[in-house]
Amino acid sequence: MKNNVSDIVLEKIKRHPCYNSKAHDYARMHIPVAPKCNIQCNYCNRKYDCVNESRPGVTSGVLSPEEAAAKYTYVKENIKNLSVVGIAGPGDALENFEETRKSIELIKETDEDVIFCMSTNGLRLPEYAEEMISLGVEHVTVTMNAVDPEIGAKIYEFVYDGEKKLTGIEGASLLLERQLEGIKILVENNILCKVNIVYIKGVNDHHIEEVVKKARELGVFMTNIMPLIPTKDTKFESISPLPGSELKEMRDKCGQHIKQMYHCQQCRADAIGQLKNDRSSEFRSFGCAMRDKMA
Ligand code: CLF
Ligand code: SF4
Repeated sequence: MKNNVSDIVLEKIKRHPCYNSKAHDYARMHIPVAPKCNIQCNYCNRKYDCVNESRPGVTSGVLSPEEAAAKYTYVKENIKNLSVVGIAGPGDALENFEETRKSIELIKETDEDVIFCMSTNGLRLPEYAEEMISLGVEHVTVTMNAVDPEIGAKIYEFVYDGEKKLTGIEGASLLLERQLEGIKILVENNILCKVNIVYIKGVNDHHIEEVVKKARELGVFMTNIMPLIPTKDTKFESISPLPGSELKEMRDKCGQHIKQMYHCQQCRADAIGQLKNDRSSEFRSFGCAMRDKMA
């Protein structure tokens, strides 16, 4: 199926390597400024990065907004085609909104052309959507693994509504409600939204197409169906890894509803570089060096 992609959208994806596979020469930089999370996914071990947008089993150090901005300036000097700054954990970008906001403000002061991108579980999206838009965030990923709270209840152990811990269908319903409401606000304001769906065999596999259809109905730009990579010490650790052929089959099937992402690298919360050429290790000591200097 062909998407009706307007000129405005084409302009927005021109330099974004995730939203546009043809933009592979451009680089993105994740700034790991968001350590806290407000839900518990059954595939996540909090010792590691947020699995909703990252490869499980890796850990990223956390930077303060000032450190993130200083690191951005340094990376930009070394990677000229750096076009996107993403906030994708290691927890949830919106559960750490103060840090997220401050980082964006500081980076914007040094570079007016950078594209801001954010990834979230969506729980606090309705609360922050307008502020994100006025900050200049133009691309938002929401991980939505189910549009049926009964299935959601199998995926989320708990969801925090402020201080209140909700479990089962109650928690999954609240999360879904906020995700749908938040995506609606973003789409109405021309923010390009991507929905990530973790393909969990035996849990949501028969439901993925429903999620994709809902994403289309909401006006989402594309969906990214990601394979669950079983993580140690989680409820889903013994779910068998998904064969690539099954993943492709699902993406192809869902491609009749909405554009699919085929080139996701499930990168780290501190990933830097082109999607196929991660250079984060070259810059990893930067935060520590800064801290030493400031001590
Ligand atoms: Fe980062 Fe995500 Fe923005 Fe890209 S990643 S916040 S949309 S700038 Fe890209 Fe990495 Fe896949 Fe994410 S390859 S995990 S889709
Ligand atoms: Fe882990 Fe991310 Fe889920 Fe939070 S949203 S529990 S960090 S996978």
